[in-house]
Amino acid sequence: MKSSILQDIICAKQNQKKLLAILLDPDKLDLLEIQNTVEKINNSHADYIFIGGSTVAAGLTEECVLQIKMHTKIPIVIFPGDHSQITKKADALLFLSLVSGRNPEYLIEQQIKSVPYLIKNPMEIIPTGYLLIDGGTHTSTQKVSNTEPIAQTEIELIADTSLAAEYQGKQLIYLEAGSGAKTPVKKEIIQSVSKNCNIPIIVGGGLRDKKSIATAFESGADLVVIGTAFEKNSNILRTL
Ligand code: 1GP
Repeated sequence: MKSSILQDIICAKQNQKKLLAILLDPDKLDLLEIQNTVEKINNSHADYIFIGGSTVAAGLTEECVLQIKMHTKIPIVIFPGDHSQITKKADALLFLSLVSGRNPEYLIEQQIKSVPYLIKNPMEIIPTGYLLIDGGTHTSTQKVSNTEPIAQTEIELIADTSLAAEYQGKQLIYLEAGSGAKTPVKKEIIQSVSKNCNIPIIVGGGLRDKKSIATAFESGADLVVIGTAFEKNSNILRTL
């Protein structure tokens, strides 16, 4: 049986192997440079390529996935800003529910809208509790989802929200400080969520150097996501 991406992440957690994902936003990707970009990822420690953005033109995510696949064997995981970004050409889908917010559109409506496509186009679906945490900038996730992030001081609320998501059946928790965050998710938050939850924890937003990544891993992150730092300097992966 083909091993699933979720199984691989769980297995890595059990073996205390830390994982790295590079996030590519189709809106910001230069398709003429794609081979070069993907080769830099191939030559790094990246385990996954996440692809998605807050707002992406129709059909562009699929085109990017197809082009990326021509140059790599690294699994591609959809990290969708909305249901229109889902494509079965990827290897898996983070089926996100924005549990830090109270906007039904991102708690359940977008998920319902994705169902007709997913019935016709079966793919690996990974139920993921997504928590937006204040990273010190007004992020596009905040703007598009019309929800407020949770303050970094609300450690108990973040830990309880994460465990509630696990009780609901989510298979991953994503602690998100927002793309380009000034302050990544604090170590006390990651420690508390990791103490509460049994499922793997993804941490992203504002991670731009070896030190912040190491802190996230040491605090209990199982997988970290780097987007902006790679967009700004695609050679950064050499330093990690
Ligand atoms: C954003 O968690 C990701 O959704 C990555 O954030 O762009 O700040 O690396 P950065």
